[in-house]
Amino acid sequence: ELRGVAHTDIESPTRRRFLQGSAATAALSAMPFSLSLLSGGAMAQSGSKEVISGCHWGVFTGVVEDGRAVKFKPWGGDPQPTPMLEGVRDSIYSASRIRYPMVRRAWLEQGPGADPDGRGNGDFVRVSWDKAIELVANELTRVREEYGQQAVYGGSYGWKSPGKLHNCKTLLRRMLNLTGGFTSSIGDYSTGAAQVILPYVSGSIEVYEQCTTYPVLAEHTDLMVFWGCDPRNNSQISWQVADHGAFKGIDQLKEAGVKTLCIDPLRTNTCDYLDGEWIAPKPQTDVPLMLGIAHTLLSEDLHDQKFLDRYTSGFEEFRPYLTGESDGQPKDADWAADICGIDAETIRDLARRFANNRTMLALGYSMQRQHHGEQSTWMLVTLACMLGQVGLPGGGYGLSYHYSSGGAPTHNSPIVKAIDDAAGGGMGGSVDEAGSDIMIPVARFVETLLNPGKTMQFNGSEIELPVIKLAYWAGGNPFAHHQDRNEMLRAWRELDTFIVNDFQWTATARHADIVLPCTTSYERNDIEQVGDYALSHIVAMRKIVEPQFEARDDFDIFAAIADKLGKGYEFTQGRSEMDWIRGFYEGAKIEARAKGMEMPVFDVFWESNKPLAFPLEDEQKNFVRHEAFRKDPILNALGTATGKFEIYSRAIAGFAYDDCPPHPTWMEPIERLDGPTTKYPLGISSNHPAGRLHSQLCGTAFRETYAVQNREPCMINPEDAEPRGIKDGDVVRVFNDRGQILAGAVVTDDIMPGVIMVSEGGWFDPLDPREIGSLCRYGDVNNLTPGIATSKLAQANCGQTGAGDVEKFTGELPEVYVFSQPEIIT
Ligand code: PGD
Ligand code: PGD
Ligand code: 6MO
Repeated sequence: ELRGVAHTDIESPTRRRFLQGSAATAALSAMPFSLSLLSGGAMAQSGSKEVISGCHWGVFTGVVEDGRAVKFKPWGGDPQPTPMLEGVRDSIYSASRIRYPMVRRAWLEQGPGADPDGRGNGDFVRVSWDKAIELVANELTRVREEYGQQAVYGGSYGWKSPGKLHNCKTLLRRMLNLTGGFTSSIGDYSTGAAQVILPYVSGSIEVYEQCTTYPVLAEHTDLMVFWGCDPRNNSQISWQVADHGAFKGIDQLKEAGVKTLCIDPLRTNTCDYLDGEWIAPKPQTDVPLMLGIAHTLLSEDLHDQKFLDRYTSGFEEFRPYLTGESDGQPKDADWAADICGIDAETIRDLARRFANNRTMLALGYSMQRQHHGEQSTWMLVTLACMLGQVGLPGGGYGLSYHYSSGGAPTHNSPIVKAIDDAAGGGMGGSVDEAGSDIMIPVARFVETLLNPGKTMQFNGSEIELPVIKLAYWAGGNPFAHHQDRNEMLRAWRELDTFIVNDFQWTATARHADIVLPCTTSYERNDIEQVGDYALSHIVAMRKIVEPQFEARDDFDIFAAIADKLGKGYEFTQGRSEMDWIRGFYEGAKIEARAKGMEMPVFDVFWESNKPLAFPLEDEQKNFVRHEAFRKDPILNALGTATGKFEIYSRAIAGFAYDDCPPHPTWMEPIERLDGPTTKYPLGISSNHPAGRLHSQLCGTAFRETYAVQNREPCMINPEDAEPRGIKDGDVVRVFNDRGQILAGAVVTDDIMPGVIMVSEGGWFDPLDPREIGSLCRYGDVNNLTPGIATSKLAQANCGQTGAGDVEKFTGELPEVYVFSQPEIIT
């Protein structure tokens, strides 16, 4: 199915799935587990206890004294625990914790839709849980009756906590499916463009699939190219429980002395650590850089024509574009140099080095989170095909080396099942009015609110944008993750009702009408696998402390709402928390047995306080991506129309999109550093933060380790800081026509001149929430980014696109408000 991705909810429990090299796993005769039958819950000292759990940041034990978590101790098996773990602990107790169910006063007193401009002004009224559940249930009913079920949006995107049961995003959808349906979302913010184009190019979404493993790289790779790819920053966390295998992998590269090259506007942590060579192109100009390299390969006959003939299709259609035969502009190194700022001789040299060494091109995700972001991924695959090393040990390309420790070898383990959304069938639930659900591309929700009824192109199909009156978010922070905050504020005024479950007073919760306080995953029981790719262990996520204040599990919240709407039993199936967890474990036990392994009985596993380890076999340790395809391209054909890598796509040609041509193409983005029509002088990067997971932990004490005068850091080169009179540690105002934020200047040579970097995820803190365009006091970079789509193909977000300017802030410095309990501020 060529367009499978268009019909699959990538964010469903099957997200972050990946293909292993081979299904064959030798049956084992022994029981290879490290789990000791005698180990019990470890007691540290009298009066204190240690409880095992796991989170996006890794496996740890919570040290509890007098009912309070005093420390999260990283697990001994973690090769590189992240310092963020201390912030994780603090998230239980931080001042930003939501304590009680709250309703916005205007909404409560005047009804849905009242005073929408007042959202975010902190005027909340505390209500009882019973009252809150009743308000939510009644409002769901009202909106569905008045506007139809599509008027309820439950596409709620975000990095909810791991755990096979307390997956709040799935639980929200489960409740909505059982009680009458809703509009959902498709795709994600991480790889929105790449996951749509790649099925046409390499035959699968690929971005969440396994790469050639690090041990293979250490042995075979001569030149490791980290192209906008920073594993030592980004693999601090995983979608499931982090294994941090990438850190081990990077160490293997270091020990083996693999030559490293980092192509990035920033000198990254990975570059530093590996003492890599740093090449800094202007942001958003990687396609010209890649084209310049490709042109050199072709003109110096360094390309692998045999590989192109045997394993790819469409190079002949692409060649005239590359040579300039079709448009009069050869995409040579000189042309590329003018655009990307890397001199032509360096570009030619890169081409020669790539061709003359065993080269691995490791691409991050930032470049596809840009206007026309589909093209960079497509062009990188094209470049790798021209080099002809795809499927060889240590060569080719990899798309997840930076993400959740892709490249860490996959263990032989069963899959632990998870609770479903009741629409998948087989679990007893069914959608009452199946067929009327609608999906919109996840990053187009604001556009939908502003343009109900409009027709939108998406991946070769047409979608009619529905009328939405109620949105329900659980496990995401759209007032951090979505672009163009001010356009978003305008769009939000179209909603009658916005409901949020969270445990922290994020900007999203502050802009809600009904706020329901949920537990953190340290206040409930669950189960999860360790390592998205490694799948090395199963870990018990045991309750460490009792829920704070009136927090309830999302499971119980949605069960109560479902119950009010007559579907309580369908939601819970009469099972308790531990019934579900035990069931997931038993399912895995059966699968393990079929693979010749015997897992301990559940109670032993649960009480052991240790992760259950699974073995690593040589075949997976030495996995080489696309090896099978290279060996036999007929038998192991790719999932594309031709079964080969497609450098020209007939399917995409058929869509005739002006912003996504049928072969990789350079198109100017809406704005960029030194862009021909760009108004502002500085490019803005918005990388993923070193000290947070997106917005998570921003409200904790861990912020103090990086904040500058309690503002989000803004990296700036001395060449840009000096003429503006900006010194390290100053508060600055960053601005463009879309918005303005305060930030704290970090003046450093680690960022190239012309570019500033403010990480995504800083909490939005408008000086006057009623005023669109108001100054954000903390530094939410998405006040500055455009809300446009990458193209009609993927309709993905452009969070890494933008330009602006910065000045020293000289006014009276407003206090930051967003990290405390809400109080009325207008
Ligand atoms: P998080 O901060 O992780 O950000 O956006 P996302 O919305 O995922 O938000 C998760 C929220 O879920 C937090 O508020 C947390 O408290 C809450 N939560 C955690 N566990 C639970 C739970 O058990 N129950 C409930 N109810 N809530 C819970 C991330 C998104 O941002 C992503 S993935 C990417 S890749 C994008 N990246 C960029 C970018 O590079 N540049 C820009 N400018 N913008 C981006 N936005 C995107
Ligand atoms: P970014 O930090 O946005 O990460 O992974 P992704 O690869 O998208 O960017 C990576 C690198 O790209 C940065 O070093 C940046 O300087 C560089 N870069 C930016 N623009 C350009 C460009 O135009 N050209 C080139 N060549 N380089 C560029 C994101 C992934 O990280 C995702 S999707 C998620 S959801 C996770 N989020 C986090 C997180 O929030 N915090 C941490 N610590 N780790 C994460 N890991 C995951
Ligand atoms: Mo992401």
